Amino acid sequence: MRKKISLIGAGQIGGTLAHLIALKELGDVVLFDVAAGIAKGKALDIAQSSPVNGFNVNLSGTDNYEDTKNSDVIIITAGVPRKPGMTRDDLLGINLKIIKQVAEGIKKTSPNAFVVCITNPLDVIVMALQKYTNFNKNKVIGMAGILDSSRFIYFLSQELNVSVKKIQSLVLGGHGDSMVAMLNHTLIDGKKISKLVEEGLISKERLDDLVNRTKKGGAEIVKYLEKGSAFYAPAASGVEMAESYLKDLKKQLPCAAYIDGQYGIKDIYAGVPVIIGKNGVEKIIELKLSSEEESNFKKSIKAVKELFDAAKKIDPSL
Ligand code: A3D
Repeated sequence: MRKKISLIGAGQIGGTLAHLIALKELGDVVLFDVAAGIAKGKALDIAQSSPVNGFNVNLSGTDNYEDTKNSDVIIITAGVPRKPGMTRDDLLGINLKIIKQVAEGIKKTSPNAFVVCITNPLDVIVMALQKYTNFNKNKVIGMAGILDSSRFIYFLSQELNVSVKKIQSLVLGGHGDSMVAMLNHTLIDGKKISKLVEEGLISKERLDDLVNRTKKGGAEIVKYLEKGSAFYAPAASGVEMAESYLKDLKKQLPCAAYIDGQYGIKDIYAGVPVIIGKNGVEKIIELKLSSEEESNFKKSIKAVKELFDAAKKIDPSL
């Protein structure tokens, strides 16, 4: 039987997710949105491309959670995106309310789903979502690290004129201005980036610029678009997580997962490398961090904790 994938939020990311999932034939897609017309319209539009692209999955749109019943995967983008000048944290109050409604909707209808959250501010919203649904922590996860790492790898590839396929790196911690590019785990064609700096192929200052551009990667796009935020790369990243779960690929991916003692940290969601397979988050990988990486990572976790405290002030039930 085909898998069922429900997308809660049929906006920019939701629509792109639906398109990518259909092209990859990962399963039947239900697009859910409070604006039912948008969900129905996008589902129909994508379905009408199936004869051209030759995919064989069903797509439908709805504003009724019953239609998302027994989903294998749920990807949540319901919420408000940033406007120019806003930080992700500015979205907390409004998106927390929205995520509570979504949690109510999916909790009754798809208790066994693998749930990927994309709504910002990511780490705090995914933590709230887990608390509101009380789903297993290994089945509730946030998408951010794949996107942030992908942005960094792309910037490095442009700078060094090396194919993205030959670059490995990862960005961990909270998905905010405190995110940490793991430079000690950044390899260019198998060589540590620090070696390239030593060899004068890139200056330390230029490398810092690329790290900063990554941190502000979302804002750069928000500024260009004027209305809305990035959606192609975020959707591609969410699909990679869903695919690793559905096909039991056991890929190692940087994602916002529930940390329970790893890296000396407890009871918080933040970006760490995880293995995603048929059981959801099957393992958190503990990398050996350099002292600089570790201190930046801890700072980032502190920022997430502070924002979660702010969320608790807004909703004391958290
Ligand atoms: P947008 O195109 O506005 O789509 C959001 C959709 O959510 C709209 O169609 C709304 O109608 C719908 N919606 C609002 N309230 C509800 C509700 N209660 N139930 C169901 N649907 C609802 O936004 P987008 O798709 O560009 O972005 C979605 C979210 O992802 C925003 O919070 C962004 O900040 C976030 N985002 C996260 C990343 C990460 O890397 C984590 C990247 C880019 C965007």
